[in-house]
Amino acid sequence: MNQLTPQNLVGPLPDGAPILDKSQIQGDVLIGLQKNVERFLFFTIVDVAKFKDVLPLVATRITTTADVEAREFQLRDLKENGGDQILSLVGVNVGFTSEGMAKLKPGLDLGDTSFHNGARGQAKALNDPVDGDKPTGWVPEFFDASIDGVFLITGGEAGDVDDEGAKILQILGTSATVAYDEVGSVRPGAARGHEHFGWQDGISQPGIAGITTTPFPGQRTIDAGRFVFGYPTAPPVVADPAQPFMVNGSFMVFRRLKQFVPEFDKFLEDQSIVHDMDPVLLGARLVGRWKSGAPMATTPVQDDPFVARDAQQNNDFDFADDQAQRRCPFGAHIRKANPRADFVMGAFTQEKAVDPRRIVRAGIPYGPEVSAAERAAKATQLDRGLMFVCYQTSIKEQFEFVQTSWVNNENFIFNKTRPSGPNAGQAIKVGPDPIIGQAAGGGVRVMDEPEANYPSGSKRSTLTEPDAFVVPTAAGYFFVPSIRALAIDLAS
Ligand code: N7H
Repeated sequence: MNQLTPQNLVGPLPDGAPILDKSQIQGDVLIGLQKNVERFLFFTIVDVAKFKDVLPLVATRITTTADVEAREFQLRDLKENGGDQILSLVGVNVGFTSEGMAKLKPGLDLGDTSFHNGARGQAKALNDPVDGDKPTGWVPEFFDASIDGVFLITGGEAGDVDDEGAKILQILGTSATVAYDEVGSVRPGAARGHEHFGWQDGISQPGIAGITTTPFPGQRTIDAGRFVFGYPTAPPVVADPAQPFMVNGSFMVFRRLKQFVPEFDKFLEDQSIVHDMDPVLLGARLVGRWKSGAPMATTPVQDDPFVARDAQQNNDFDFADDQAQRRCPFGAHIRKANPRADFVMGAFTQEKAVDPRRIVRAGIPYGPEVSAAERAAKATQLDRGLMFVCYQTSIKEQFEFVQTSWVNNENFIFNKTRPSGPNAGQAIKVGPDPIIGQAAGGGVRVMDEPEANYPSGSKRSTLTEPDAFVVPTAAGYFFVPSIRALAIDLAS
């Protein structure tokens, strides 16, 4: 937690930047609540009238974007003065599913069909494992109870988060019951900031007009209206028009993604023998970054922890100059999930084809470290993974579009051909994302060019992945209202 997020908040905003109502927007949406620990408290509204009565009080406890920004400066000052103590910095945000919104305001249309269908209803469309239409392998509470909303409670230490959770439950009283309660936390020691497979996370976020002052090299500034309702977005992809109560609100996607870490490590080891290469390099080509975070696009041969840490360098690439997959495969996770300048078709520039699909990510790992027994058995015995969270103003056009049209789609990035050599001009099937891509019916994934291809660009190879190492085990789509909507519109 004691590090600045990749948003550059220092200095004056550029001319023409919109003025965001930061004291109305919940704090996790644009900058992210400061979090070592995050409790996800899913609830069911059992007494609507009582719940509405307590909503104005709940609204007073919400940590806003203005609060989060002030805390970033507090953390920066602490760091600059050599302080390393953990500040408590408790944060609270809240969101509602379409069921929850229907209880508070029957008949409301929030415009996004995916939000209205809910994550459970959309699972099949995302190629999640399903039995008929019903997702399989989900934690039972997501089926046994109706989930109307979620509190995100964050802080420096578990005790502070628990205390705040107790206060929230006291305020809710008998108006709501807890449907599911789980805590995520940053990994310990040197693994801090890294997800469970071992990669540094939270490096690339979109710059946001009205928040980001000077974008880092390679960071594009995206319309604030892509992430918060009430601010303009440029065509061609625009979210459904917001109703007045939605202004300064956002949609949050939550996915509990279980990670099979020893199995993934074993897969990399086994495949490194098949492909006669270092498993560390193979992993880096699947993700598009070394575990340190250094990008393959600029450091393809060897990890460079200095580049990894330097915000002036760690996003300074756009893939356009790497059409032979010399440095980074087309199928690498970060290239599939954000193709940058590599996905342009005629009039579809990066501005029109990629920028409108961006999401703000705000997840946190959950579960224990891999045990010695698991490492020895090369098999998962304890549940661990990522509480994936992202924000956008269209679930359909942003998170779902990225997951289905890009990540899962074996033909994306489209229209790629071998640039030279005996196979020049031959079409390339890139394959689904080897980390989070899901083939229809759980089919085998095949990725193009896992083998190191630098500097010749002429080495042909494919990687076959029969198993998934990231499996969804719960999900929810939430509307995260403004403070005003919580205190007034939804409470009345
Ligand atoms: Fe991904 N990983 O460890 O391999 N992701 N991700 N992700 N992801 C990123 O730039 C990972 C997931 C995006 O702009 C990094 O912050 C894992 C979902 C996007 O360059 C790493 C899981 C979705 C980016 C990982 C997971 C995305 C991104 C590099 C699940 C959306 C930014 C660090 C367990 C559909 C790309 C960084 C860019 C980056 C990993 C999930 C999307 C290391 C393990 C579900 C847009």
